[in-house]
Amino acid sequence: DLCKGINGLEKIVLREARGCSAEVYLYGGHVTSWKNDHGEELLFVSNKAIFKPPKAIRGGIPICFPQFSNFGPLEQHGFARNKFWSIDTDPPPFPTNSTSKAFVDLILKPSDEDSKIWPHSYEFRLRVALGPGGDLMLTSRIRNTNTDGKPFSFTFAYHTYFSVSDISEVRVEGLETLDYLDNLKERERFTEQGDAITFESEVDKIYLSTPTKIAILDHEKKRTFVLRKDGLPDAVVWNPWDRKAKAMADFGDDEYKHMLCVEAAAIEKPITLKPGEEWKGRLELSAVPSSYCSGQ
Ligand code: TA6
Repeated sequence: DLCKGINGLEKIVLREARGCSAEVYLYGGHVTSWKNDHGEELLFVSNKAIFKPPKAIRGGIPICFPQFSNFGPLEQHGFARNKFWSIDTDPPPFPTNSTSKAFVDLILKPSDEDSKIWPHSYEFRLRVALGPGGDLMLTSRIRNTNTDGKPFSFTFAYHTYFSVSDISEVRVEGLETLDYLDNLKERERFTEQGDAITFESEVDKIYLSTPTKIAILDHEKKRTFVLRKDGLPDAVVWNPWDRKAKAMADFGDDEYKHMLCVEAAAIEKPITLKPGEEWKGRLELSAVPSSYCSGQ
């Protein structure tokens, strides 16, 4: 259903048979809630998030497009998360295998104003869907609709904030032995040692050419988030820790203890589309009891 959210900003609420739900604001095409069948909130949104354009909502799943971070001349993380999207009433047939009934199609196209910042025509279609088992599925389809024959390139991320009980008891599996760029060391390239990644200080790493599946184990909740991605070779892992947390006005000083960003992304190799070409980037999130996933 379409309804009014915080500060009167419009949002769509998706519900499925077992009681799972999700919410996405038209502002930013921004998912701000994903709940399991017990009504537990699985995403993190800061208590100090500012639901007021042009500030991006702090938490949920910000869409970073057409630029991740400052990998380019645009504002941090591009502008898709700072724009008002529309409901796509006439989506082209969606080649998906999901039998999901609870979904919404959103669309973002540039205004004349936007074209001054990024001189390209595009259609960005985002489908947010709840799968039969309560999985959350995001599919982005971005098409170059330039009529001047010009290709364009972009970088992209689903900047997902997961809710965790205690960051010091969280492990990430699937990124061992991979190369990463360390954002805290001038983006120097390193190779991840050891096994699962654990957290005891600020982390801001861009893992390159990562596997389709990444697991985030929350020890206390005995819950594992499984992130499956397609068309998104990289993965960013970020926790601001205490110092950076204090420096963000829209983030509580202690909130770093209860969140972790693991972001399916395309960063190292920007995506280039010729006019008429379309790129698809899929993210599927599930939350399963840890006993099921540990060691797999
Ligand atoms: O994804 C990690 C990151 O690039 C960090 O460097 C930090 O800047 C974070 O994104 C949040 O960015 P934002 O613009 O949303 O404050």
